[in-house]
Amino acid sequence: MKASTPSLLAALAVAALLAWAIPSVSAPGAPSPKDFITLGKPGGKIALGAGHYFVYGFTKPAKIGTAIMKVEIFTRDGKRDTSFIVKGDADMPSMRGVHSTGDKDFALSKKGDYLLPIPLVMPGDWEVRLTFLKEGKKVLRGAYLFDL
Ligand SMILES: [Cu+2]
Repeated sequence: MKASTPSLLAALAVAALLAWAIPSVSAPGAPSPKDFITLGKPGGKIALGAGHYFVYGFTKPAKIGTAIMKVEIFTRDGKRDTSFIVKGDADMPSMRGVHSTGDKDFALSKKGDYLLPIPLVMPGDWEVRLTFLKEGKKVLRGAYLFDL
C-alpha cells in the first residue's frame, strides 16, 4: 500500500534517532546535573576560574532548527583567550536523552569565538551544559536552561 510508505519511513527515522540518542544517557562517568552550576543570563560576564570570564549566547534568537551557540573567553583584563577547550551538551530536561547531542567540542573561529551548532528540534524546555577545560583540567561546568 503506497499510502503507508511515508509513515513507515518516518517511524524508521524516529527509531534511528532514538537508537542514536539513547546510548549517551547511560554513558559511564557522565556528569550528573548537580555538577553544573546554573549559568547567569546570556550576554553577561561570568567568572571562569580565578583569572578569566566568559560571555555566551546564541548568535540569533533561538528558534526551531539549528542554533549556533557562541562562547567568548577573556582574561580578567579583557584580552581574548583561546587556550581553553569548551564542550557543549544539549538536551531537553523533561524528556532527557531523547534529543541529547552528547558532549561536543566547540570549534574555534579565526576571530577566536568558540562556536557550536545545536539542533533545537522541538519547542519546550531546553538545557545546554557547558564544560570548560584548561590544560586538561575542568575549570567550570555550567548549565543554561531556557524555553523554546
Ligand atoms: Cu523533546
